[in-house]
Parts: sequence; structure tokens; C-alpha cells
Amino acid sequence: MATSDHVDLERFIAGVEKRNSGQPEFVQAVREVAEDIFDFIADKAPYHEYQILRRIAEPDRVMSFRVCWEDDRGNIRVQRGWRVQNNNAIGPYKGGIRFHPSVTESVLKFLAFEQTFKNALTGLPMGGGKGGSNFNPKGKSDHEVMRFCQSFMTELYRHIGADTDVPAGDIGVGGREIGYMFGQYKRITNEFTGVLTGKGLEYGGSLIRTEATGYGCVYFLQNMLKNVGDSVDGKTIVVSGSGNVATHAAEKAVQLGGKVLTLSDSEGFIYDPAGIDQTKIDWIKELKNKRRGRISEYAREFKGSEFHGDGARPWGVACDVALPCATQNELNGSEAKILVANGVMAVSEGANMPTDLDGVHVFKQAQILYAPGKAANAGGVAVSGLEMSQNSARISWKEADLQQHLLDIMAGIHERCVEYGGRPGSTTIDYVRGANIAGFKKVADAMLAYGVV
Ligand code: NDP
Ligand code: 2IT
Repeated sequence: MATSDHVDLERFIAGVEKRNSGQPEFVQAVREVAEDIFDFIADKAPYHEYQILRRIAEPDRVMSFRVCWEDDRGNIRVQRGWRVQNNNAIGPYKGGIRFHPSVTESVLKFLAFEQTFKNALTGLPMGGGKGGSNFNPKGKSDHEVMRFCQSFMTELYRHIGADTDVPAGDIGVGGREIGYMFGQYKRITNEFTGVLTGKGLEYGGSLIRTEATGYGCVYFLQNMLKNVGDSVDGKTIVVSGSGNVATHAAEKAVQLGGKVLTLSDSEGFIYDPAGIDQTKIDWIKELKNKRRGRISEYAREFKGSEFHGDGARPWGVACDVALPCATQNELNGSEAKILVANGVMAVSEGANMPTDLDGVHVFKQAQILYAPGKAANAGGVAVSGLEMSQNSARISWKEADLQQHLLDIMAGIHERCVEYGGRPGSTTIDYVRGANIAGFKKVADAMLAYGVV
């Protein structure tokens, strides 16, 4: 980057910081994208004149609302809910809903911003949005979760619609919560439309949506390895998280011959030197989805494995491949250095922005195969897009066809990253740059077509 571009970048980021004070995650996500985009648009006047990046980094709108619900003891509880509609230049707003105590406006704005580029990369017509609440589903009964979801949807319904904004799941929102929310939407509006994705198969859901994010993350890894003449077979793999994305990433990695050594949750990680095979993954799915238990229980169930508590993260375990699949900023610069020192050759992000900015710079500098979440975890929203198509046409596609679509979409995203991610004087690919530019270009060109809106 030329010095003048760098000065412009710092001035731009200072403005973003000023306008979004107290929103560090949002500023971080904008900076990561801007670092690549400033360079790319340096000689492209229309993107400057029309202030495209500045406009993408200003959500179209942010709705914030009160969500009241009654717990099982009859106490009235008050939570905050949000929907951030970031950009609908290329399609209806689309993106998940997160229920977690750490949810803030900053977190949802960063997620909606990232989603805008991710959705563009899929090649499907979807804009970017995200929503959620600081509600903590842990330890709540099914009825409490149901009452919360119904109350949340009682406000949200007026902001969404099959051609307006189509939410889905994310952390703390899976099939159970989508069912409660879709039921309430249908009841309020008296309409049966594809307003949410990740629905149950009985009421308009798509096959393989549940698996798609984790599988897609490993397909992206497979594409990166194939590009350098290698494969997943025989690789040692460290995975973080133990939810929807982590368990399905582990499952696909095992199917392709990888040896998965770790999984984690917010309390710590388990290390199983014998490898976490399909039987063990099935046990974890049951633990997490049905019993809603903790990953520490794994070490009591499977001999030879260890649990490392106090919120420990798995990045010190030597491996060929790391798949961060839990949450944002779960892998920092020092941990990235440890992974590189231990010989990691590839990192494919199942989570959104799991690597902090220092970590991103470490991986970029080491020139390892490093796929950012907006490329690697796009398989989930891609199959959500396919669910929307099936709902509009009122049909259900076969599993084999959907599997092929997912493979093709992930290969297409990989190709787009390669197209824009070449490093001058090197044969290696900067996937972060490739994803940022390819995602930006599609949205930016649509915005140019609309003029100033
Ligand atoms: P789940 O709720 O199914 O699982 C989340 C996992 O991450 C749990 O193991 C959870 O542990 C852990 N986790 C959550 N917050 C923290 C934290 N603050 N510190 C440490 N661990 C934490 O969510 P998903 O698997 O759906 O989502 C995981 C990531 O993937 C998120 O970044 C999400 O945005 C991203 N993603 C999800 C998609 C999807 O289709 N579901 C699509 C694309 C990206 P615990 O139980 O202790 O909270
Ligand atoms: O971060 C994400 O891409 C998701 N949580 C999935 C969004 C979706 O609309 O399927």
C-alpha cells in the first residue's frame, strides 16, 4: 500500500471510530476489509466519488427493541433485541439471529457488515443483515425459550419478510428457536412464506442446511489444499467450539480422512489424542442439542482424553490445520504465532471473525493457507439461499442435488478468492484480500448502478 493510501485509510478508520464510538467489533471488521479495499480502489475513481465503502460501512438501518418475557417462576424479564439491515444492494437482507449474553449493537453491526460481503461471494442474490438479543438460552427451560422467541418475533415480524429480510440461526439459535419464531410469525401475519431459513424439514426447511456451514468450511479447506496439490487426508486438525458449525466441520474433516484432536466451549477444550471419530461426534451432538450439557463431560466419557478448563483455548495443540468454529476474537496474535511455530499449514474459519486483527496479520505474513470466515463459512447462508429458492417455488430439492450445489458454491467462492487474492511476486494466495475484494466488487457495482441512494 502506498503511503498516501495508508494515510487515507487511517483517516477513514478514524471517522468510522468517531461515528461508532464504543463499538470495537464493528470498527475491527471495517478495518480488516478497508485494509484491502483501499489498495484495490486506489485507481478506480467511481468507487471514491460515490463513497461506496463509506456507505457499505453505514447500515441501512438498525432496529433496537425491548423484549419482555415471563420465566418459569413468574418473574418478568427484560432483554434487548436488534435487527441490523446493513445492505440490500444485491438482494433481500439475509443473515442469522444470535442469542447470547455477549450480544451488543457493535457485535451485530460487525456481523451484518461481514454478512454483506459473504452473501455476495456465494453468487446468490442476498443482501446482508443480522439480528439477535442478549438473552442467554443456557439453563432456560424449553418453555422459557419458547416464550422469549415468541416475544422477540412479536416485534421483529414487522421488519422482515420473504422479499425484505430473511433471518436464520446463529449462536444460540438452532432448529428449536427457529421453530418457535416461525410459528409466531405465521400466527401474527397469517402467512406461510419463506421468511426464515433453517426451518424444520416438515415445514419448508431444506435438506443439508444444518450441516452446510461446517461441511462448507471443510470444502473450502479442501479447495485450498487441492490448489497446492494436497488433501485433508491424514491431517491433524484442531477445532474450537462444539456447536452446529464445529461438530459438522469435525464430521466432514473425519469423513475426508482428517484426525480431529480438539473441540471446545466457553469453559475450556477437550484434547483427544486418539482422534474424535464419528461415534464421538454423534455423542457430542446429543450432549449439546438434547441434554444441553458441557464439553467437559467428554473427558469423563472417553478414556485417554483430557479437559483443559478455565476457558482455555485449543491453539497450543500442535496441528496441520486449525478450524476456529466458536466465536469472534477467539484466536489472538500470540496464539496465531504459536500455531505458525507449531507448523500449521492451513486455517479455515467456521466462525465469523474468530481471528483478531493481530492474528490476521500473523497468518497473512506467514503466507499459510488462511481462509477468512466470510469465504469459508458461507456454505450455511448459501444453503439458506437455496432454501429461499425452494420456498418460492414451493418444492423440495433432493439431498444429492443440494450437496452438489454446496460443493459448487464453495468451489466458486474459492475461485473468486484466487482471482483477486494473488500476491505480487509470489505464487501464494491471500484469501483475505481475495474475499474482501470479490465480495466488495459485486455489492459496489450494484450500488453504482443505483446512483446515490
Ligand atoms: P452454536 O450456538 O451452535 O455453538 C456455539 C459454540 O461456540 C458453542 O460451543 C459455544 O460454547 C461456543 N461459544 C460461543 N460463545 C463463546 C465465547 N464467548 N467463548 C467461547 N466459546 C463460545 O453456534 P454455531 O455453531 O451456529 O456458531 C458458531 C460460529 O459460527 C459463530 O461465529 C457463528 O456466527 C458462525 N456461523 C454460524 C453459521 C450457522 O449456520 N449456524 C453460519 C456461518 C457462521 P458455549 O456452549 O459454552 O457457549
Ligand atoms: O453467519 C452466518 O452466515 C449465519 N449465521 C447464517 C445466516 C443465514 O442466513 O443462513
